[in-house]
Amino acid sequence: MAETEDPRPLHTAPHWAQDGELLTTAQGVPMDDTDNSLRVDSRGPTLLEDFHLREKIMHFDHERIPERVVHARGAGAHGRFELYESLEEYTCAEFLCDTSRATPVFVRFSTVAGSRGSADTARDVRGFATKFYTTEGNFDLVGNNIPIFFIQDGIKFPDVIHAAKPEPDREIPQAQTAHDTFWDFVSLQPETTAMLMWIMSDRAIPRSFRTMEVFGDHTFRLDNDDGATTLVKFHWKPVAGVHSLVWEESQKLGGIDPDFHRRDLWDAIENGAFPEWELGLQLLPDTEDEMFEGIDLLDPTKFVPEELAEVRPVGRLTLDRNPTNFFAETEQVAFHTGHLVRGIDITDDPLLQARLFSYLDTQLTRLGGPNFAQIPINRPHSPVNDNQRDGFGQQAIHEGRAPYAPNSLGGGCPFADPARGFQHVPRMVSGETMRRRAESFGDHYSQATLFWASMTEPEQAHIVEAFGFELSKVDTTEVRERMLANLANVDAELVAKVAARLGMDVPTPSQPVAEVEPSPALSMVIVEPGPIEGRVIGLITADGVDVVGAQMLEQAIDAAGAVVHVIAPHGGKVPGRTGDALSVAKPLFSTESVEFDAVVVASGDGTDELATTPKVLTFLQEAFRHHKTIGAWGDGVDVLSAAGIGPDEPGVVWSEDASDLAEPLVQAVGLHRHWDRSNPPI
Ligand code: HDE
Repeated sequence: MAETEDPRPLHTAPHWAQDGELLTTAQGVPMDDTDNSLRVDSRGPTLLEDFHLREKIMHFDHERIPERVVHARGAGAHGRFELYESLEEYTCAEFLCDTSRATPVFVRFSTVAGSRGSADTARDVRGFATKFYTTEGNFDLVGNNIPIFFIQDGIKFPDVIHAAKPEPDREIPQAQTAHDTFWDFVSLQPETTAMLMWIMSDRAIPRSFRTMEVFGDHTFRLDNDDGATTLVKFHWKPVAGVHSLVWEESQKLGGIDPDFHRRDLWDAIENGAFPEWELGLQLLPDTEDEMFEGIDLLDPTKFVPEELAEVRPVGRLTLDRNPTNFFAETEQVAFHTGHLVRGIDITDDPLLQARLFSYLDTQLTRLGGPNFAQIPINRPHSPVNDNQRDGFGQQAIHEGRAPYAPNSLGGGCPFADPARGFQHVPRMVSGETMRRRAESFGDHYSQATLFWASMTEPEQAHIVEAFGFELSKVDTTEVRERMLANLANVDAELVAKVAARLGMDVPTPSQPVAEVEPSPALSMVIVEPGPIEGRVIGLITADGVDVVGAQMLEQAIDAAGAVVHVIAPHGGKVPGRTGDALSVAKPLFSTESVEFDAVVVASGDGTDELATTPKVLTFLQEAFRHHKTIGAWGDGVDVLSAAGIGPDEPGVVWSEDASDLAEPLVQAVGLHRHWDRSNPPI
């Protein structure tokens, strides 16, 4: 390191931190005025010699960098990964062997199709990219909340993305696949069918980032110190459970709170409800054919059902710190599937192979040159001795004369060390070069059928509705017909129901529908209450509210890790019956039920007024229609009746006193949604 007066690393030195009191230019020159440009007389022309004006505007003009071509919309957080037990039997990666240290991580969540300013709750795949700052360099696990992908070969990636993005002539629609070009492409590319089942399911409209199950998708290869290898699929299991929104809710949220997921992540961390996931490994034998139970492990449109290979929990990820600066961290973080550490290697999955090129290449445009590894969020926490020099955005002041190997002038340093260095697993490769897919990649429908067969009734209904919604937005009849023809190969009931919604004929399958063994692990419907940490419960109140009851309920909900937001007809404070008051978090006129996981009506003198307020009634009816837990105590029950919500409906809890409401309420919220209500599913 070059000698400087300030011993701190360059990026934390005062001129980078910008925490001084005196306003300066970028050159450190203190300025007398930053509100008025230099001009002739007070109403005269501005002078070119005003270097402060020109520097300020020049920098502003260049504040934006190109957004990611996919996954542009995102949010990130810092955290740590802790290992449960050593995995040295399988891998020599130190962070997967040493249980004594926590590995720092940065995670970025994203949607895929929308632009940087698009809404969080669009129907889409979600990205979940984790940078592990290990002692042996950075390892990036760049996964999605769906374990398979649309296409089998990376050469098709520009095609699927061009088809999904807004149509090029009109730049419509934003962050949606419900348009002709997307369905045109996927209907012609049957390998997309299994992934379509996932994105038409509730998995594509998650409740929050915290409630997403995530997958590394591809098969990777672990190798241990003895050179023994094991194939592996990575899973992230959310401790908060796997939960989604309903479609109407996600659409409304897109307008009411386009930052719904970003805000949820931020608030959860600020409130100490740290999002957590368990890392799970599906460890699979590294056989010569790289197949498992008839599944080609190199085909990224296939997953391995948990019932066939258990997911072994090996560690815990906790996100406990929000970024300090969105741009510097979340926007500039650069993930790459080729950021590997010793003990973890890739396979020949053709999608993964293409990704190995793409992620490095894209950063050159996005981050303006080859030195993006020096940006603080991308810097490894282990020493870097790479002999790289110069280039745009060079931050380091490298010393020495010998950035080459071999050298003698630098004492031979840095030198490569086969004992401690990354080694690619040696593999035999032979064969003709060809542009052809393996026969074992030829089955495009059986896992789509498997997914459909593993869903519960409400989940199947949602899939039918999603296909109906999307295809109804497709103008070209032949595209819709082609898509129905593909769905006919998945399941007869599915295609019949989708065709009925579209008012189209039901096609016959072009091949026999596969016989499948359902995988219950794929369903998100739960029968036992789960944790409710970080859930938001709206408490509808009016002047004269039962403050004591409300506070009691709030304490109980707080103890369960969830939060209560008091809603009232006005902002400020809502006075109680007995002189106390509650602080209002959200005035009724500026909030909607879609912002809450559950809604409770408080007892009080003002319930007559609430029972005749149309906004309150639609608020409750909407929460009911979205299958959410609804509660009330005392006079609050009358408001539910006024909204037409019967006390015996599943997920409707009520009591005389607030003290009796807490327990059943927490249990009901823990079930997430109540699907067996008397209204038709949405
Ligand atoms: Fe990506 N992908 N991808 N992808 N991907 C990018 O990298 C690409 C794929 C995923 O938060 C880009 O830095 C190709 C699968 C995530 O910064 C780009 C192919 C999976 C993120 C790129 C795929 C992913 C990206 C855009 C097919 C799940 C966000 C900007 C061969 C396993 C990372 C960037 C972040 C981002 C290319 C397919 C996940 C262009 C060519 C499969 C989570 O390089």
